[in-house]
Amino acid sequence: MKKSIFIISLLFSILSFGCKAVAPKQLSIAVFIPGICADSPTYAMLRDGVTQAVDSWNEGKTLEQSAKLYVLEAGTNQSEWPAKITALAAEQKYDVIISSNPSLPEIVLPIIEQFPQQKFILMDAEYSGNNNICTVCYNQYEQAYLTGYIGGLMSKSNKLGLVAAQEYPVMNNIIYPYFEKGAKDANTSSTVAFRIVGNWYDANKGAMLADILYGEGVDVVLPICGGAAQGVITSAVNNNFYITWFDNNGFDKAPGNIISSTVMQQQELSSIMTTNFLNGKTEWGNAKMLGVKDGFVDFVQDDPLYIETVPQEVRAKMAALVDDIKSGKTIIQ
Ligand code: RBF
Repeated sequence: MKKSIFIISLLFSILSFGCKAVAPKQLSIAVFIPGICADSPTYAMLRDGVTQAVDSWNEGKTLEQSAKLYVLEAGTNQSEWPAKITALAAEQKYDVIISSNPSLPEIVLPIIEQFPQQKFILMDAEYSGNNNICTVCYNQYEQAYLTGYIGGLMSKSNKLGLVAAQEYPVMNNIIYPYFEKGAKDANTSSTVAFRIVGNWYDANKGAMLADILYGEGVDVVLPICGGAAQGVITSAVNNNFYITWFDNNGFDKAPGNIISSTVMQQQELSSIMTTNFLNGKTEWGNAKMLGVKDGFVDFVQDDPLYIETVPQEVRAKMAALVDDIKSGKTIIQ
């Protein structure tokens, strides 16, 4: 009896010593860029935010304790995305795959069926009720409305344009209609012409569409077309019309032509989501939308180029609108 108690206690102490000796699991993160970072601020901010969070998590840690990060740029051929993200999951070595795009929930659902341990944090997307997915998106009703509002105030012809890379639900149901609503609320005579590039990279096509819009009398254009936006900017500079910029601060892209930057704090939010994951605090199954009130959508008002380019009366109207959205007096959606 005494002997068996001794053996049990010996086993117990070996086991508990063994537990203490086990190092915490080294975490591994993959970032899946559905496109390319160059000329797509939303993707560059995702990459930079996750990198920043991993770097500060690793500070002062040994190599074995450090989190590992792998960034994959999947390219602009969207038909390749499902196979490329499936291949990442199939490696079964990433504790989480972090990405950003509204089309991703649909793409990852069948992957979760196949690899039920794979977790996904999806920015700029909305999907709730699946414990492998956590999404967070920006209030693009507000972002598009603010952009349309200043466009409506600044247009002299009352004709605005939106050059989109492609049609997708967020574009058709939120960005385009709320850009138009903002423009009309600022000036009832405003109209918005909608044009499609057909991809997220063709700057020549972007310039061609913008030249045609200008020929039709349009004097304010919102480009949402990744690398193709460079062509829209070139056209704006050549023809001397205005651009309303989306996602990050774009004032220095064409000083004097860019009249606004309605930004999403994607770098900061990507960093927060990554840090939460590293600390085991991700709210799996949850979908959040964050906007002006939360500080994750903003209308840049302190850039010297904004102050130089946009008259004081217009800036005062924009400041009042932003304040009303912040205080809850004006609800866009
Ligand atoms: N936005 C970009 O800036 N670059 C892209 O390459 C890009 N590709 C997209 C592909 C698809 C299928 C969808 C649905 C959206 C894409 N977006 C892209 C748009 C992005 O999600 C967001 O709507 C815009 O950046 C405006 O905030």
